[in-house]
Amino acid sequence: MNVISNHMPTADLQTLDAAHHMHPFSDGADLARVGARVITGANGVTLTDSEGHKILDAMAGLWCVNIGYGRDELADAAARQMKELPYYNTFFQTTHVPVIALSAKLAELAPRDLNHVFYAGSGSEANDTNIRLVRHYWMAKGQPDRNIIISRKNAYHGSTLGGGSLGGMSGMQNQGVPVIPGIHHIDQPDWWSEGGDKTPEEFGLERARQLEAAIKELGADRVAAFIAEPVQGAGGVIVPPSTYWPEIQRICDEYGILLIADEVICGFGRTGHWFGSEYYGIRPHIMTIAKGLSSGYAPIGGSMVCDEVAHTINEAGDFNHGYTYSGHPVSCAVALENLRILQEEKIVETVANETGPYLKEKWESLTDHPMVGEANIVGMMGSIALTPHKESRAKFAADTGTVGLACRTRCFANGLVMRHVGDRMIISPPLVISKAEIDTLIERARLSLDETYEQIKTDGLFVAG
Ligand code: PXG
Repeated sequence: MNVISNHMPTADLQTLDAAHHMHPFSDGADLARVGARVITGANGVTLTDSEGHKILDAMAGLWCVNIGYGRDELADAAARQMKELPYYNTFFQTTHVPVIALSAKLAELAPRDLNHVFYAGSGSEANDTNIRLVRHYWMAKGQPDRNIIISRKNAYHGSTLGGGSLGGMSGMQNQGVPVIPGIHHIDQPDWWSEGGDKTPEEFGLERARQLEAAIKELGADRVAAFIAEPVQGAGGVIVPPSTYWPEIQRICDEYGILLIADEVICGFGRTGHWFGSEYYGIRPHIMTIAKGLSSGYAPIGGSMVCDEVAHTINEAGDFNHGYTYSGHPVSCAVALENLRILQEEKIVETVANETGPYLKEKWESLTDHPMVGEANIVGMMGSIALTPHKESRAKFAADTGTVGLACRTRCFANGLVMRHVGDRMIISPPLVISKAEIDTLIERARLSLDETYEQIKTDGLFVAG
Protein backbone atom coordinates (compact mmCIF):
# COMPACT_ATOMS: atom_id res chain seq x y z
CA MET A 1 0.00 0.00 0.00
CA ASN A 2 1.25 3.51 -0.80
CA VAL A 3 2.06 5.72 2.14
CA ILE A 4 0.38 9.09 1.84
CA SER A 5 2.21 11.43 4.14
CA ASN A 6 1.17 14.96 3.26
CA HIS A 7 -2.12 15.03 5.11
CA MET A 8 -3.67 14.15 8.47
CA PRO A 9 -4.69 10.56 9.16
CA THR A 10 -7.89 9.57 7.39
CA ALA A 11 -9.96 9.30 10.57
CA ASP A 12 -9.06 12.88 11.58
CA LEU A 13 -9.94 14.17 8.12
CA GLN A 14 -13.27 12.36 8.28
CA THR A 15 -14.06 13.80 11.70
CA LEU A 16 -13.32 17.35 10.56
CA ASP A 17 -15.27 16.78 7.36
CA ALA A 18 -18.33 15.55 9.24
CA ALA A 19 -18.08 18.44 11.73
CA HIS A 20 -17.91 21.28 9.21
CA HIS A 21 -18.73 20.18 5.68
CA MET A 22 -22.34 19.77 4.54
CA HIS A 23 -22.36 17.41 1.54
CA PRO A 24 -24.63 17.61 -1.51
CA PHE A 25 -27.22 14.83 -1.94
CA SER A 26 -26.03 13.00 1.20
CA ASP A 27 -27.49 11.82 4.49
CA GLY A 28 -25.34 13.90 6.84
CA ALA A 29 -25.92 11.76 9.93
CA ASP A 30 -25.09 8.60 8.04
CA LEU A 31 -21.99 10.20 6.58
CA ALA A 32 -20.80 11.22 10.05
CA ARG A 33 -21.21 7.63 11.26
CA VAL A 34 -19.43 5.98 8.35
CA GLY A 35 -16.94 8.71 7.36
CA ALA A 36 -16.51 10.04 3.84
CA ARG A 37 -14.05 8.46 1.44
CA VAL A 38 -11.20 10.96 1.09
CA ILE A 39 -9.88 11.27 -2.46
CA THR A 40 -6.35 12.65 -2.54
CA GLY A 41 -5.25 12.40 -6.15
CA ALA A 42 -6.03 11.07 -9.60
CA ASN A 43 -4.37 10.29 -12.89
CA GLY A 44 -5.90 9.09 -16.14
CA VAL A 45 -8.96 7.09 -15.13
CA THR A 46 -7.66 6.18 -11.67
CA LEU A 47 -8.38 7.79 -8.30
CA THR A 48 -6.21 7.46 -5.19
CA ASP A 49 -7.76 7.70 -1.73
CA SER A 50 -6.17 8.73 1.56
CA GLU A 51 -5.39 5.11 2.39
CA GLY A 52 -3.53 4.64 -0.89
CA HIS A 53 -6.23 2.56 -2.59
CA LYS A 54 -6.40 2.85 -6.36
CA ILE A 55 -9.94 3.03 -7.76
CA LEU A 56 -11.03 2.95 -11.40
CA ASP A 57 -13.37 5.90 -11.81
CA ALA A 58 -16.06 4.62 -14.15
CA MET A 59 -18.12 7.79 -13.49
CA ALA A 60 -15.52 10.39 -14.64
CA GLY A 61 -16.10 12.23 -11.35
CA LEU A 62 -19.69 13.36 -11.82
CA TRP A 63 -19.87 12.57 -15.56
CA CYS A 64 -17.44 15.36 -16.32
CA VAL A 65 -13.75 14.42 -16.51
CA ASN A 66 -13.93 13.60 -20.22
CA ILE A 67 -10.19 13.91 -20.97
CA GLY A 68 -9.19 12.08 -17.78
CA TYR A 69 -7.30 13.31 -14.74
CA GLY A 70 -3.82 14.77 -14.51
CA ARG A 71 -3.47 16.80 -17.71
CA ASP A 72 -0.79 19.40 -17.01
CA GLU A 73 -1.82 21.44 -20.05
CA LEU A 74 -5.02 22.50 -18.30
CA ALA A 75 -3.19 23.40 -15.09
CA ASP A 76 -0.71 25.45 -17.12
CA ALA A 77 -3.51 27.21 -19.02
CA ALA A 78 -5.15 28.15 -15.70
CA ALA A 79 -1.88 29.39 -14.19
CA ARG A 80 -1.04 31.45 -17.28
CA GLN A 81 -4.48 33.03 -17.32
CA MET A 82 -4.45 33.77 -13.59
CA LYS A 83 -1.19 35.64 -13.99
CA GLU A 84 -2.32 37.59 -17.04
CA LEU A 85 -5.93 38.41 -16.14
CA PRO A 86 -7.40 36.42 -13.24
CA TYR A 87 -10.77 38.07 -13.43
CA TYR A 88 -12.73 40.55 -15.36
CA ASN A 89 -16.45 40.65 -16.02
CA THR A 90 -18.39 40.57 -19.26
CA PHE A 91 -21.11 43.00 -18.16
CA PHE A 92 -21.53 46.60 -19.33
CA GLN A 93 -19.89 46.37 -22.73
CA THR A 94 -16.64 44.72 -21.66
CA THR A 95 -15.08 41.48 -22.79
CA HIS A 96 -11.73 39.67 -22.76
CA VAL A 97 -9.67 37.43 -25.01
CA PRO A 98 -10.38 33.97 -23.46
CA VAL A 99 -14.16 34.44 -23.59
CA ILE A 100 -13.99 35.61 -27.20
CA ALA A 101 -11.79 32.68 -28.21
CA LEU A 102 -13.96 30.12 -26.42
CA SER A 103 -17.20 31.48 -27.86
CA ALA A 104 -15.84 31.34 -31.41
CA LYS A 105 -14.58 27.81 -30.81
CA LEU A 106 -17.93 26.65 -29.43
CA ALA A 107 -19.77 28.19 -32.38
CA GLU A 108 -17.49 26.17 -34.67
CA LEU A 109 -18.06 22.91 -32.79
CA ALA A 110 -21.81 23.21 -32.17
CA PRO A 111 -24.24 21.98 -34.80
CA ARG A 112 -26.04 24.21 -37.30
CA ASP A 113 -26.57 27.81 -36.29
CA LEU A 114 -26.04 27.46 -32.53
CA ASN A 115 -23.55 30.30 -32.79
CA HIS A 116 -24.04 32.22 -29.55
CA VAL A 117 -23.11 31.46 -25.93
CA PHE A 118 -24.48 32.89 -22.69
CA TYR A 119 -22.14 31.78 -19.91
CA ALA A 120 -22.91 30.51 -16.43
CA GLY A 121 -20.87 28.90 -13.66
CA SER A 122 -22.60 25.52 -13.87
CA GLY A 123 -25.27 23.47 -15.62
CA SER A 124 -27.88 24.47 -13.04
CA GLU A 125 -27.25 28.16 -13.57
CA ALA A 126 -27.34 27.67 -17.33
CA ASN A 127 -30.78 26.07 -17.07
CA ASP A 128 -31.93 29.00 -14.92
CA THR A 129 -30.69 31.20 -17.75
CA ASN A 130 -32.70 29.11 -20.21
CA ILE A 131 -35.93 29.79 -18.33
CA ARG A 132 -35.19 33.52 -18.49
CA LEU A 133 -34.08 33.30 -22.12
CA VAL A 134 -37.13 31.55 -23.52
CA ARG A 135 -39.59 33.71 -21.60
CA HIS A 136 -37.78 36.88 -22.65
CA TYR A 137 -37.72 35.61 -26.24
CA TRP A 138 -41.46 35.07 -26.42
CA MET A 139 -42.11 38.42 -24.75
CA ALA A 140 -39.93 40.05 -27.38
CA LYS A 141 -41.99 38.24 -30.01
CA GLY A 142 -45.13 39.82 -28.58
CA GLN A 143 -46.37 36.57 -27.02
CA PRO A 144 -45.92 37.11 -23.25
CA ASP A 145 -48.42 34.36 -22.41
CA ARG A 146 -46.23 31.75 -24.05
CA ASN A 147 -44.38 31.02 -20.84
CA ILE A 148 -44.94 27.36 -19.97
CA ILE A 149 -41.96 25.02 -20.21
CA ILE A 150 -42.62 21.31 -20.57
CA SER A 151 -40.12 18.92 -18.99
CA ARG A 152 -40.16 15.27 -17.92
CA LYS A 153 -40.48 13.21 -14.78
CA ASN A 154 -37.16 11.73 -13.63
CA ALA A 155 -35.24 14.38 -15.58
CA TYR A 156 -32.27 16.12 -13.97
CA HIS A 157 -31.64 19.75 -14.88
CA GLY A 158 -29.77 20.93 -11.80
CA SER A 159 -30.26 21.90 -8.20
CA THR A 160 -30.93 25.65 -8.23
CA LEU A 161 -34.55 26.72 -7.84
CA GLY A 162 -34.91 26.96 -11.63
CA GLY A 163 -32.98 23.81 -12.51
CA GLY A 164 -34.66 21.91 -9.67
CA SER A 165 -38.08 23.04 -10.88
CA LEU A 166 -37.36 21.91 -14.43
CA GLY A 167 -36.12 18.56 -13.15
CA GLY A 168 -38.51 15.80 -12.27
CA MET A 169 -36.75 13.73 -9.63
CA SER A 170 -39.12 12.49 -6.97
CA GLY A 171 -36.51 12.82 -4.22
CA MET A 172 -36.18 16.52 -4.96
CA GLN A 173 -39.87 17.10 -5.59
CA ASN A 174 -40.50 16.05 -1.98
CA GLN A 175 -38.15 18.78 -0.78
CA GLY A 176 -39.68 21.98 -2.00
CA VAL A 177 -39.41 22.03 -5.80
CA PRO A 178 -40.86 22.90 -8.24
CA VAL A 179 -41.12 26.45 -7.01
CA ILE A 180 -41.21 28.14 -10.42
CA PRO A 181 -44.72 28.41 -11.81
CA GLY A 182 -45.40 27.45 -15.41
CA ILE A 183 -43.46 24.19 -15.56
CA HIS A 184 -45.31 21.06 -16.64
CA HIS A 185 -43.94 17.49 -16.47
CA ILE A 186 -44.77 14.61 -18.81
CA ASP A 187 -43.66 10.97 -18.41
CA GLN A 188 -40.19 9.71 -19.34
CA PRO A 189 -39.39 7.17 -22.10
CA ASP A 190 -38.16 4.46 -19.69
CA TRP A 191 -39.33 1.29 -21.43
CA TRP A 192 -37.75 -1.17 -18.96
CA SER A 193 -39.63 0.18 -15.95
CA GLU A 194 -42.75 1.64 -17.48
CA GLY A 195 -43.23 0.07 -20.92
CA GLY A 196 -45.58 -2.74 -19.84
CA ASP A 197 -46.55 -5.04 -22.74
CA LYS A 198 -45.71 -2.56 -25.48
CA THR A 199 -42.72 -2.89 -27.75
CA PRO A 200 -40.03 -0.28 -27.10
CA GLU A 201 -40.96 1.40 -30.42
CA GLU A 202 -44.67 1.63 -29.59
CA PHE A 203 -43.84 2.89 -26.12
CA GLY A 204 -41.39 5.51 -27.44
CA LEU A 205 -44.07 6.93 -29.73
CA GLU A 206 -46.65 6.90 -26.97
CA ARG A 207 -44.40 8.80 -24.56
CA ALA A 208 -43.40 11.34 -27.23
CA ARG A 209 -47.07 11.95 -28.02
CA GLN A 210 -47.62 12.96 -24.40
CA LEU A 211 -45.85 16.15 -25.45
CA GLU A 212 -48.46 16.79 -28.13
CA ALA A 213 -51.29 16.00 -25.71
CA ALA A 214 -49.82 18.39 -23.12
CA ILE A 215 -49.46 21.18 -25.70
CA LYS A 216 -53.12 20.74 -26.71
CA GLU A 217 -54.27 20.64 -23.11
CA LEU A 218 -52.24 23.66 -21.98
CA GLY A 219 -52.90 25.62 -25.18
CA ALA A 220 -50.53 25.75 -28.12
CA ASP A 221 -50.15 29.51 -27.65
CA ARG A 222 -49.09 29.06 -24.02
CA VAL A 223 -46.18 26.63 -24.45
CA ALA A 224 -42.75 28.26 -24.77
CA ALA A 225 -40.37 25.32 -24.84
CA PHE A 226 -39.69 21.64 -24.22
CA ILE A 227 -36.50 20.69 -22.36
CA ALA A 228 -34.91 17.24 -22.20
CA GLU A 229 -31.61 15.43 -21.93
CA PRO A 230 -30.91 13.47 -25.16
CA VAL A 231 -30.15 10.49 -22.89
CA GLN A 232 -31.28 10.91 -19.27
CA GLY A 233 -28.13 10.69 -17.16
CA ALA A 234 -28.77 11.10 -13.44
CA GLY A 235 -32.17 9.42 -13.94
CA GLY A 236 -30.31 6.16 -14.62
CA VAL A 237 -28.87 6.39 -18.17
CA ILE A 238 -32.29 5.89 -19.74
CA VAL A 239 -31.74 5.44 -23.48
CA PRO A 240 -35.02 6.30 -25.24
CA PRO A 241 -36.53 3.94 -27.84
CA SER A 242 -35.57 4.76 -31.45
CA THR A 243 -39.01 6.23 -32.17
CA TYR A 244 -38.93 8.81 -29.38
CA TRP A 245 -36.75 11.69 -30.59
CA PRO A 246 -37.99 11.84 -34.20
CA GLU A 247 -41.55 12.19 -32.90
CA ILE A 248 -40.53 14.84 -30.34
CA GLN A 249 -38.82 16.79 -33.14
CA ARG A 250 -41.95 16.54 -35.31
CA ILE A 251 -44.12 17.88 -32.50
CA CYS A 252 -41.77 20.78 -31.66
CA ASP A 253 -41.70 21.73 -35.37
CA GLU A 254 -45.44 21.44 -35.82
CA TYR A 255 -46.35 23.59 -32.81
CA GLY A 256 -43.43 26.01 -33.18
CA ILE A 257 -42.12 25.54 -29.64
CA LEU A 258 -38.47 25.94 -28.72
CA LEU A 259 -36.50 22.75 -28.13
CA ILE A 260 -33.88 22.89 -25.38
CA ALA A 261 -31.44 19.97 -25.36
CA ASP A 262 -29.77 19.67 -21.98
CA GLU A 263 -26.33 18.49 -23.12
CA VAL A 264 -24.64 18.87 -19.72
CA ILE A 265 -23.81 15.15 -19.67
CA CYS A 266 -24.27 14.20 -23.35
CA GLY A 267 -22.11 17.02 -24.71
CA PHE A 268 -18.42 17.01 -25.60
CA GLY A 269 -18.05 13.46 -26.84
CA ARG A 270 -19.95 11.40 -24.28
CA THR A 271 -22.18 9.82 -26.98
CA GLY A 272 -19.37 9.42 -29.53
CA HIS A 273 -20.52 12.66 -31.17
CA TRP A 274 -19.70 16.16 -30.04
CA PHE A 275 -23.30 16.54 -28.88
CA GLY A 276 -26.09 14.09 -28.07
CA SER A 277 -28.36 16.11 -30.38
CA GLU A 278 -26.19 14.99 -33.30
CA TYR A 279 -26.43 11.36 -32.20
CA TYR A 280 -30.24 11.62 -32.37
CA GLY A 281 -30.41 14.00 -35.34
CA ILE A 282 -32.45 16.57 -33.42
CA ARG A 283 -32.34 20.33 -33.96
CA PRO A 284 -32.45 22.21 -30.65
CA HIS A 285 -32.77 25.99 -30.51
CA ILE A 286 -30.82 26.04 -27.25
CA MET A 287 -28.31 23.59 -25.75
CA THR A 288 -27.28 23.58 -22.08
CA ILE A 289 -23.57 22.87 -21.68
CA ALA A 290 -21.26 22.37 -18.65
CA LYS A 291 -19.25 19.42 -17.22
CA GLY A 292 -17.25 18.07 -20.23
CA LEU A 293 -16.79 21.63 -21.53
CA SER A 294 -13.85 21.95 -19.12
CA SER A 295 -13.62 18.24 -18.24
CA GLY A 296 -14.47 19.47 -14.74
CA TYR A 297 -11.06 21.13 -14.28
CA ALA A 298 -12.76 24.52 -13.74
CA PRO A 299 -16.40 25.40 -13.14
CA ILE A 300 -18.16 26.64 -16.27
CA GLY A 301 -21.54 26.21 -17.95
CA GLY A 302 -23.56 27.96 -20.57
CA SER A 303 -26.43 28.11 -23.00
CA MET A 304 -25.72 27.78 -26.71
CA VAL A 305 -28.34 29.73 -28.61
CA CYS A 306 -29.37 29.65 -32.28
CA ASP A 307 -29.17 32.69 -34.54
CA GLU A 308 -32.86 33.53 -34.53
CA VAL A 309 -33.31 33.38 -30.75
CA ALA A 310 -30.07 35.29 -30.11
CA HIS A 311 -30.99 37.92 -32.69
CA THR A 312 -34.44 38.42 -31.15
CA ILE A 313 -32.96 38.77 -27.67
CA ASN A 314 -30.23 41.11 -28.88
CA GLU A 315 -32.76 43.37 -30.60
CA ALA A 316 -35.00 43.53 -27.54
CA GLY A 317 -32.81 45.87 -25.49
CA ASP A 318 -31.08 44.98 -22.22
CA PHE A 319 -31.39 41.35 -21.14
CA ASN A 320 -31.23 41.91 -17.39
CA HIS A 321 -29.55 38.67 -16.45
CA GLY A 322 -26.02 37.43 -15.73
CA TYR A 323 -23.60 36.11 -13.17
CA THR A 324 -20.39 37.59 -11.72
CA TYR A 325 -18.59 34.59 -13.16
CA SER A 326 -20.31 34.53 -16.60
CA GLY A 327 -17.39 33.88 -18.96
CA HIS A 328 -14.78 33.70 -16.19
CA PRO A 329 -11.39 34.11 -17.91
CA VAL A 330 -9.67 31.25 -16.07
CA SER A 331 -12.54 28.82 -16.75
CA CYS A 332 -12.65 29.93 -20.39
CA ALA A 333 -8.90 29.39 -20.82
CA VAL A 334 -9.16 25.94 -19.25
CA ALA A 335 -12.19 25.02 -21.40
CA LEU A 336 -10.40 26.16 -24.54
CA GLU A 337 -7.40 23.98 -23.73
CA ASN A 338 -9.72 21.05 -22.97
CA LEU A 339 -11.44 21.45 -26.35
CA ARG A 340 -8.05 21.60 -28.07
CA ILE A 341 -7.11 18.27 -26.49
CA LEU A 342 -10.46 16.66 -27.32
CA GLN A 343 -10.09 17.78 -30.92
CA GLU A 344 -6.37 17.29 -31.59
CA GLU A 345 -6.21 13.90 -29.88
CA LYS A 346 -9.33 12.81 -31.78
CA ILE A 347 -10.91 11.63 -28.54
CA VAL A 348 -14.50 11.86 -29.80
CA GLU A 349 -13.63 9.87 -32.95
CA THR A 350 -11.88 7.22 -30.85
CA VAL A 351 -15.01 6.83 -28.72
CA ALA A 352 -17.16 6.53 -31.86
CA ASN A 353 -14.97 4.08 -33.75
CA GLU A 354 -12.83 2.13 -31.28
CA THR A 355 -13.30 2.27 -27.53
CA GLY A 356 -17.06 2.97 -27.66
CA PRO A 357 -17.91 -0.15 -29.71
CA TYR A 358 -15.48 -2.18 -27.57
CA LEU A 359 -17.14 -1.01 -24.34
CA LYS A 360 -20.61 -1.66 -25.83
CA GLU A 361 -19.77 -5.27 -26.62
CA LYS A 362 -18.31 -5.93 -23.15
CA TRP A 363 -21.09 -4.03 -21.37
CA GLU A 364 -23.84 -5.89 -23.22
CA SER A 365 -22.14 -9.21 -22.37
CA LEU A 366 -23.12 -8.57 -18.74
CA THR A 367 -26.71 -9.50 -19.65
CA ASP A 368 -25.69 -13.17 -19.33
CA HIS A 369 -25.49 -12.56 -15.57
CA PRO A 370 -28.51 -14.02 -13.72
CA MET A 371 -29.32 -10.64 -12.15
CA VAL A 372 -28.90 -8.37 -15.20
CA GLY A 373 -32.05 -7.80 -17.25
CA GLU A 374 -31.01 -5.33 -19.93
CA ALA A 375 -27.95 -3.31 -20.84
CA ASN A 376 -28.20 0.11 -22.46
CA ILE A 377 -25.26 2.05 -23.77
CA VAL A 378 -24.63 5.06 -26.00
CA GLY A 379 -20.99 6.00 -26.54
CA MET A 380 -19.52 6.11 -23.06
CA MET A 381 -22.65 6.21 -20.93
CA GLY A 382 -24.26 2.93 -19.98
CA SER A 383 -26.65 1.27 -17.59
CA ILE A 384 -27.74 -2.23 -16.62
CA ALA A 385 -31.07 -3.05 -14.99
CA LEU A 386 -30.89 -5.46 -12.03
CA THR A 387 -33.88 -7.75 -11.70
CA PRO A 388 -34.93 -10.97 -9.95
CA HIS A 389 -36.81 -12.06 -13.10
CA LYS A 390 -35.67 -10.98 -16.55
CA GLU A 391 -38.66 -12.07 -18.65
CA SER A 392 -41.20 -10.08 -16.66
CA ARG A 393 -38.75 -7.22 -15.96
CA ALA A 394 -39.75 -7.59 -12.29
CA LYS A 395 -38.63 -5.31 -9.50
CA PHE A 396 -37.11 -6.74 -6.33
CA ALA A 397 -39.40 -7.23 -3.34
CA ALA A 398 -37.00 -5.13 -1.24
CA ASP A 399 -37.24 -1.32 -1.35
CA THR A 400 -36.06 0.09 -4.69
CA GLY A 401 -32.33 0.73 -4.54
CA THR A 402 -31.52 -1.84 -1.85
CA VAL A 403 -29.86 -4.22 -4.30
CA GLY A 404 -28.33 -1.37 -6.31
CA LEU A 405 -26.73 0.06 -3.19
CA ALA A 406 -25.40 -3.36 -2.20
CA CYS A 407 -23.82 -3.67 -5.63
CA ARG A 408 -22.29 -0.20 -5.46
CA THR A 409 -20.75 -1.08 -2.09
CA ARG A 410 -19.17 -4.22 -3.60
CA CYS A 411 -17.88 -2.10 -6.53
CA PHE A 412 -16.11 0.31 -4.18
CA ALA A 413 -14.58 -2.62 -2.29
CA ASN A 414 -13.36 -4.03 -5.62
CA GLY A 415 -11.72 -0.79 -6.74
CA LEU A 416 -14.44 0.49 -9.05
CA VAL A 417 -16.63 3.58 -8.95
CA MET A 418 -19.87 2.39 -10.54
CA ARG A 419 -22.99 4.19 -9.32
CA HIS A 420 -26.52 3.01 -8.77
CA VAL A 421 -29.78 4.80 -9.50
CA GLY A 422 -32.42 2.70 -7.82
CA ASP A 423 -31.64 -0.81 -9.04
CA ARG A 424 -29.87 0.32 -12.23
CA MET A 425 -26.09 0.37 -12.23
CA ILE A 426 -24.58 3.16 -14.32
CA ILE A 427 -21.22 4.05 -15.84
CA SER A 428 -19.84 7.12 -17.58
CA PRO A 429 -16.04 6.69 -17.64
CA PRO A 430 -13.49 9.25 -18.86
CA LEU A 431 -13.55 9.21 -22.67
CA VAL A 432 -9.84 8.38 -22.73
CA ILE A 433 -10.34 4.98 -21.09
CA SER A 434 -8.25 2.36 -22.92
CA LYS A 435 -9.36 -1.13 -24.01
CA ALA A 436 -7.24 -2.67 -21.22
CA GLU A 437 -8.90 -0.39 -18.68
CA ILE A 438 -12.32 -1.30 -20.10
CA ASP A 439 -11.41 -4.97 -19.48
CA THR A 440 -10.58 -4.10 -15.86
CA LEU A 441 -13.85 -2.16 -15.51
CA ILE A 442 -15.89 -5.10 -16.77
CA GLU A 443 -13.95 -7.63 -14.67
CA ARG A 444 -14.57 -5.63 -11.49
CA ALA A 445 -18.21 -5.00 -12.42
CA ARG A 446 -18.77 -8.74 -12.98
CA LEU A 447 -17.05 -9.67 -9.72
CA SER A 448 -19.19 -7.12 -7.86
CA LEU A 449 -22.38 -8.44 -9.52
CA ASP A 450 -21.42 -11.99 -8.53
CA GLU A 451 -20.79 -11.01 -4.93
CA THR A 452 -24.03 -9.02 -4.76
CA TYR A 453 -25.95 -11.94 -6.25
CA GLU A 454 -24.56 -14.35 -3.63
CA GLN A 455 -25.28 -11.87 -0.86
CA ILE A 456 -28.89 -11.16 -1.83
CA LYS A 457 -29.61 -14.86 -2.27
CA THR A 458 -28.26 -15.48 1.24
CA ASP A 459 -30.32 -12.57 2.58
CA GLY A 460 -33.47 -13.81 0.84
CA LEU A 461 -33.68 -10.71 -1.38
CA PHE A 462 -33.55 -12.41 -4.78
CA VAL A 463 -37.32 -12.29 -4.89
CA ALA A 464 -39.69 -10.47 -7.19
CA GLY A 465 -41.88 -7.80 -5.63
N1 PXG B 1 -28.32 19.17 -16.47
C1 PXG B 1 -27.96 17.89 -16.49
C2 PXG B 1 -28.45 16.99 -17.59
C3 PXG B 1 -27.11 17.38 -15.50
O1 PXG B 1 -26.77 16.08 -15.50
C4 PXG B 1 -27.08 19.58 -14.51
C5 PXG B 1 -27.91 20.02 -15.51
C6 PXG B 1 -26.64 20.55 -13.48
O2 PXG B 1 -25.30 20.86 -13.62
P1 PXG B 1 -24.46 21.40 -12.35
O3 PXG B 1 -23.16 21.80 -12.99
O4 PXG B 1 -25.17 22.57 -11.81
O5 PXG B 1 -24.37 20.28 -11.36
C7 PXG B 1 -26.66 18.24 -14.48
C8 PXG B 1 -25.76 17.77 -13.38
C9 PXG B 1 -25.70 12.45 -10.33
C10 PXG B 1 -25.39 13.90 -10.55
O6 PXG B 1 -25.78 12.06 -9.17
C11 PXG B 1 -25.67 14.46 -11.77
C12 PXG B 1 -25.41 15.82 -11.95
C13 PXG B 1 -24.87 16.58 -10.93
C14 PXG B 1 -24.61 15.98 -9.71
C15 PXG B 1 -24.87 14.64 -9.51
O7 PXG B 1 -25.85 11.71 -11.27
N2 PXG B 1 -25.74 16.38 -13.16
